[in-house]
Amino acid sequence: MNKSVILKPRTTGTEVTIIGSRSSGKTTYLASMLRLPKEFQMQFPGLKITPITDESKKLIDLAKNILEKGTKIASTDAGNEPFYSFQIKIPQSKSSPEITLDLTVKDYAGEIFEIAAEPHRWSELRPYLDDWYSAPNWMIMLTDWETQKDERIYAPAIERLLTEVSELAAVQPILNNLRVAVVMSKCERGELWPCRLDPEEDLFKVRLKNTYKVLKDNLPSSRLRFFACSSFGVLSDRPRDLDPRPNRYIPDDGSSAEFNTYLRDINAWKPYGLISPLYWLSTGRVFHDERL
Ligand SMILES: Nc1nc2c(ncn2[C@@H]2O[C@H](COP(=O)(O)OP(=O)(O)O)[C@@H](O)[C@H]2O)c(=O)[nH]1
Ligand SMILES: [Mg+2]
Repeated sequence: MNKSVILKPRTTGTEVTIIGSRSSGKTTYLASMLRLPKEFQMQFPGLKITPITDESKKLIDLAKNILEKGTKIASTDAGNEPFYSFQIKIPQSKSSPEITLDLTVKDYAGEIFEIAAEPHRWSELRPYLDDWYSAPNWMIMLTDWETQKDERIYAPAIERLLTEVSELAAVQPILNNLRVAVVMSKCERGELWPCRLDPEEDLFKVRLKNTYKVLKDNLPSSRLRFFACSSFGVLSDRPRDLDPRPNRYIPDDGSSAEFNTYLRDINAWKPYGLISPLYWLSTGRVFHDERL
């Protein structure tokens, strides 16, 4: 007899702080997720994302412009960061009950993260730190892997933040629960796409050695996890019809496709790994299908 088990639905409310270097794709990430492509809805029937605030609704329109027309998004103004509230409903699967993630996400200017790497500018950082330390779920989004970025920006910035976290934890015990999801964005790039399957081993450990070491030295593995995502995705990841070419238009003026881009085939749009980091930050569990 086929017995279907109804598991009790769950709800979690989580505040997430998105930080990371300039142009790493933070705002595009949020816009793409809120737009939720049809392919996702077909693959995960019942998956629903509902914007709660007006700011989140505006992001959906922004996604259309960025992805279809390559409109440049203004970079986020430091000191004027928007709050995005939305709800992600993930249907029941074999192993987990239906779950609703209530999220409030703050998208910070990349400039602020980079300031953390410059000791003489730390006083400029102060107003942000209280904010970051009060919401102990961080998504750190990175996109480059040049040694210079690893050694001079990412590793020192993260070290500065985590050192202060451990000093403050004695008086602010919430920081003992800090969870950090480290995300490599734009992973549809040819040299990264195969590495998305095990981003810790194949991306961070080998390409961002200093950053990786700082993170591992300062956080236990239960509170640190590595992810790969792409707001654009590839042309097809269907097993019988693979086409791993990035789904992005290549500019013909010689400019970089990483910083000036839009979808090559809007109908094939299927981002990769957008929801998994938020799921882990909200629940502490790994979502069984990291493509989501
Ligand atoms: N190739 C590629 N480009 C992306 C992706 N996400 C964002 N971008 C591009 O990266 C640039 C910076 O994106 P933005 O979201 O403004 O970055 P932010 O400064 O971190 O908020 C824009 O030109 C985006 O089109 C992605 O998944 N793949
Ligand atoms: Mg931005």
